[in-house]
Amino acid sequence: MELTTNKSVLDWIKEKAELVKPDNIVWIDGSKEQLDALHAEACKTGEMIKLNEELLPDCYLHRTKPNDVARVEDRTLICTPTEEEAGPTNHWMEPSKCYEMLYEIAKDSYKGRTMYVIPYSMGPVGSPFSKVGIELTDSIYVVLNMSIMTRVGKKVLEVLGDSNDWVRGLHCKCDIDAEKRWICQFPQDNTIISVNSGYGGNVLLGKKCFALRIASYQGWKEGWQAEHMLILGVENPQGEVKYICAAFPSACGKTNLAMLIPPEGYQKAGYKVWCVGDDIAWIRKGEDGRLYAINPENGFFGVAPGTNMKSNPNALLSTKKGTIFTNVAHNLDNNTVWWEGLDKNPPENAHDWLGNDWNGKTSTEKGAHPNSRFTAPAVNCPCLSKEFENPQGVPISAFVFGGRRAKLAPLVYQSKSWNNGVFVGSIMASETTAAAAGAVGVVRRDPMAMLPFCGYNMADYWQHWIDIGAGLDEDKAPKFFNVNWFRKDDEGNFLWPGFGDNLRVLEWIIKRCEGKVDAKETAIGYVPYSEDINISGIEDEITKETLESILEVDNTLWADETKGIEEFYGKFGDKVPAALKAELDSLKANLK
Ligand code: GTP
Ligand code: SPV
Ligand code: MN
Repeated sequence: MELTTNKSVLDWIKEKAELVKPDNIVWIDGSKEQLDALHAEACKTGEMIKLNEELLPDCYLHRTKPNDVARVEDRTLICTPTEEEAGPTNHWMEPSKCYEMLYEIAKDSYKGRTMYVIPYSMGPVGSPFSKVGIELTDSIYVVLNMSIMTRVGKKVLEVLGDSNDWVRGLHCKCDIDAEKRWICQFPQDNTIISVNSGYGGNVLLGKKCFALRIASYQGWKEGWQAEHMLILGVENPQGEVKYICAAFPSACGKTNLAMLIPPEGYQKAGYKVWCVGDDIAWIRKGEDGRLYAINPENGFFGVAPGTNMKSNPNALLSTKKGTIFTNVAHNLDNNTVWWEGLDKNPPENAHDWLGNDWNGKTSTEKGAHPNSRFTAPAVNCPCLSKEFENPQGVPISAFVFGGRRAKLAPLVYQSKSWNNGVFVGSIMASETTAAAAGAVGVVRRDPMAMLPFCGYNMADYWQHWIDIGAGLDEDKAPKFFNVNWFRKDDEGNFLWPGFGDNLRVLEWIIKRCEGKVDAKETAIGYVPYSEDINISGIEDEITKETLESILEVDNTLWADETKGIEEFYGKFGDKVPAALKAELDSLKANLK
């Protein structure tokens, strides 16, 4: 039964149904009964495997096709009327040409299948930050994931009413043909079409496609920001909470930092860390002139490998019920899941992520795919912030950028101003990970961790950042920092212990925001004096000398880096904001 009388919604669904020709249409109402029935159906067809109800209640395992395990950046298109609007870092196709290509692929592709209509809200239903989307899909896996990652159902349509302001999303599994796989955003049309994939980032259209690519464009037009950022709150022993937004590229530690467990000494002193979000932040100016952020999502689509009770207990505990695991190993002895880095006890009687017999003790193959993921409800998270559902969001004290840089970037430094901070975000670079198809470990520019997610010309996006700052009073504007947990020695060992100990760096960041600690001025910004980073309790993991070495700024290496920055900026020609060119010039002068 149709769940709305909204004409723009009904017309669009009718039009798309005529294209893909489903056998029937099912509206997702958000009820438990409907979800239960869909789980049962997915288990019957083998699309999902029900896991041990006692050890992992309401949890399921799913395997994607081996050719479909990560985002596909070279098949992700921004379809703006002109190529310049998409910019040199996006793949572009002219919209009418792209629609024609996609409709040819999608035509009749739901024959023999059901069309599920998923009304969803990004952000708490009815919040002034929130936006509505409707995704059509022929995949129960997508329905069940969207039901964890977003707020779905009737209540969303009630809030939408007769409005035409909603994002259209069409997903067609087709044959999972990698040669015909396309993930296409049409920012001017509020439309997303995804074909021939069943992998999360390509098909959960509320996430990267809407909440970043389409929303970044909407934010540009409407005066707000959609960012690839975690949001966390640090509570000090006095009970005051300061919120930080941090942008790291995919699989570079957002989920880990967002759910950080304070080191023992900090716990004893009364420090707590609260998670508001682990991947996406929508940010706008509040009535008091400060910037506020919400997490538009309702769950975590987290990287499984490496998640364990030591590295990220809060993430692991979040996956203990109501979770869907994708492409991990299946322990057949107790019908649970396993992945590399979960524990030192891999199952011997198991299936690997491909579904083949696998003995974790003897096999040289991996049991889980490096980009295997869990889809876990946010409410499961033991450190979920009590502001998670706050429709007004949380006030931001600091923006933090970071990535994987084995040598160059120091553990932490602070930018000298808003524009200098935007510059630091714009020159971010990081070694690539398994989150996207392609080579792993290659350094590439990834401005603000938005390279694969910016729905318009990156140079316009930088200007938007600068304009946002120009509209804030200096004393209310967040301060900017850059961190690097990934400095390595010549043998390739990490020099900084990381994970929970990253709170030691956050503590310095917050003190800087409060003007409570001095810093050393260098060519790139303010760096801590080593005595201001608290390493008590971890002296056996990091010596004072090592700490000093990872706080050092090597002007020769940075001078080299400016050449890479110039080359990157060169791609944008005249569009690079004058403010950023000025920042680059002053960096070059500082390095002389
Ligand atoms: P997406 O969900 O892909 O956007 O990524 P994310 O940024 O949430 O990634 P996540 O937190 O899951 O990153 C996981 C990877 O980062 C794993 O390989 C971790 O081992 C590594 N990692 C996280 N924090 C640290 C740290 O402090 N130090 C080191 N060395 N590695 C870390
Ligand atoms: C990322 O790759 O940055 C993710 C996972 O957060 S996905 O949703 O697949 O994009
Ligand atoms: Mn991400």
